[in-house]
Amino acid sequence: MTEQKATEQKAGQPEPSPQLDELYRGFEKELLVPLWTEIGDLMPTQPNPAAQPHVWRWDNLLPLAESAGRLVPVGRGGERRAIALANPGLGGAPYATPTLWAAIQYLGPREVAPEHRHSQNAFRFVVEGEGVWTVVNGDPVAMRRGDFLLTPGWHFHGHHNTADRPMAWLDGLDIPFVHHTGSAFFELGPDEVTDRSTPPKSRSERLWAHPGLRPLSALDSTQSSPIAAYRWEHTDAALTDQLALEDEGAPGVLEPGHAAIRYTNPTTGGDVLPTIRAEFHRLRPGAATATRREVGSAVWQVFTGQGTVRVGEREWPVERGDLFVVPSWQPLTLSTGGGLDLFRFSDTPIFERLGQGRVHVEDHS
Ligand code: GTQ
Ligand code: FE2
Repeated sequence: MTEQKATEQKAGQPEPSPQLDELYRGFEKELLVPLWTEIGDLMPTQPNPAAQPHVWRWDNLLPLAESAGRLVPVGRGGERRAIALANPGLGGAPYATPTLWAAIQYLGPREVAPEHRHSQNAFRFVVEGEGVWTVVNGDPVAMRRGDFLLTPGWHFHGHHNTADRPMAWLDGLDIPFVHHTGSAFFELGPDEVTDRSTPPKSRSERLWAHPGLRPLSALDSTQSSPIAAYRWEHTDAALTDQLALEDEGAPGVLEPGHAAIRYTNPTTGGDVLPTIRAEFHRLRPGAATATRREVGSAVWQVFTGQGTVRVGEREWPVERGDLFVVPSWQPLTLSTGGGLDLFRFSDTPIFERLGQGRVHVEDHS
């Protein structure tokens, strides 16, 4: 706490007296808390999140997931072999941030994770591997490196590994947000997955994943994106083109050397899920971002390359698969020598929808 804050607080406090002690005992007995003793914590001048900046190393996560694969069955009851990142500022809860769940999920050769549905919204991002199909409301969706896949709330889903190799991927959900707000519903589905076929393209993509083209059979907008899988080839091409445009002196990049896309819902143009924003960022060799703060928390995963991440007072070198958390309003700067590709997700839609969104970009110096 700053000296100034301490004096401000003192200035607003009453004179100690036996009567005051009695007043406070009265409050306690009636389960009442006065604002004047709490104001600094409750209403800070700017966000002061409990969550801390933190990095998890893929090289440490993967062997632990592999051990879990040997020791822990996947099936009805536990439902998923998913291991959550627990932010060190959140008291041991399995939460990456106050609103976001981020987990590594692991499926061994030929294993099946049974179907269920829940009000929590979910996505998968694949940093390496292939061979798993996630079946979303009966639609089998192939999972491959670089793909971003959606499981919107209340859609039945199960996963099955068709390969002789294990596969691990990143899950992102709004589990903490739904938990804190007491809005969770959950229902079991079949113990198997309903459709064991392995099409290269889901029915959802065949209907929706043609750029700028909308089926006339589905003109109503939907809360969540109807696109089950955003394929790496499209993401990669979009970023490659942004940087090529920059080479030609044409507009398109977010800032010099920094190409970026947001995954969107084609029926609204907005975010893919009601509570989760997802993006992909590419820094050219030698590039650095401006320093940005925003309301809401984010989790990033390095897809390829190496770089340096600065979050608040913390700074880490990062490489493929590493995950890091940016708590609300913490300044973030990314830089790279050899080039850096990153996936990012955040809870920003919640705050924007409620009129609480704010972004601040520091001037480049
Ligand atoms: O794959 O259905 O990491 O329901 C957490 C909860 C994954 C899933 C998680 C889930 C899932
Ligand atoms: Fe699930």
